[in-house]
Amino acid sequence: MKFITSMTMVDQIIGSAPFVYEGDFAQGVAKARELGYDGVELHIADPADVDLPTLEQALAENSMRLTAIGTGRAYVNHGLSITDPDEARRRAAVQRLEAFLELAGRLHATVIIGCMRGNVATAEELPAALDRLAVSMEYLDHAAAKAGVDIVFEPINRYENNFLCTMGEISHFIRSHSLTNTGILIDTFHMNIEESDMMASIEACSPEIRYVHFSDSNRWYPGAGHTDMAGILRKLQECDYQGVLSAEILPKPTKEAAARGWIEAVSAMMRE
Ligand code: LER
Ligand code: MN
Repeated sequence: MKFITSMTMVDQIIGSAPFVYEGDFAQGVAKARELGYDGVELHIADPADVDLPTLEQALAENSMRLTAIGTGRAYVNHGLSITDPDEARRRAAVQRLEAFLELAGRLHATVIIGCMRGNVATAEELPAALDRLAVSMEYLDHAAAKAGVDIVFEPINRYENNFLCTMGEISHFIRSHSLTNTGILIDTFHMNIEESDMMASIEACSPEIRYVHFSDSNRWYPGAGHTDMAGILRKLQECDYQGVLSAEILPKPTKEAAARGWIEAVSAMMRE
């Protein structure tokens, strides 16, 4: 089995955010390489904050790839949502994502859209929110094509985002709006909460799966919880998925142990 491994990094871990590296990005790239990862996944609130030449240099010097840029910090830190009922705020969210696409184009990375879909205050507001989401995503899907970048749209569990929580719903949304530059990111932590049959969902959505966040049931590294992580890898392989597996996990019991525990567990599964 062969997949591309990626280590998550962020400037600062806030609350119970599931990232293993916190701090200077150039050092994070070197750390990921030292541990044996193929690349890194960067989570930032605003592309304007990134020191691009330093990051590019660190990636080149370490022969590492930037697999994806996660955008959820723009929602968590700055409250930006592409379904915001307020037009000016919604426009600011879409513009932020355009800046993410531009940065990703420079760095040959995929852009993750997850939390930036926002939340609805009541069930009655859902149809209007889905209409706003469609307009935003159709626009961004075209912008992604212009930037030469793929978007991956992530089903997220109900306690973080209260609509489009399952893989089937995201798949239906992508197909019904003919989003040709947008695929699905599956996150095994969210799947364990939302999917009735994780293996069947992978099979059903396999043509659209373009990225994987790979953590156990408790969001620790594989082997620390009770999800059949090796079974998921075998299912992904059966479905011809050969893309990224990313260590989007809690920094537990320590950041260092989490980063090491994840790559050791995944490397052992890939050897089997
Ligand atoms: C949030 O729980 C998550 O899984 C992230 O990938 C969203 O940016
Ligand atoms: Mn995730």
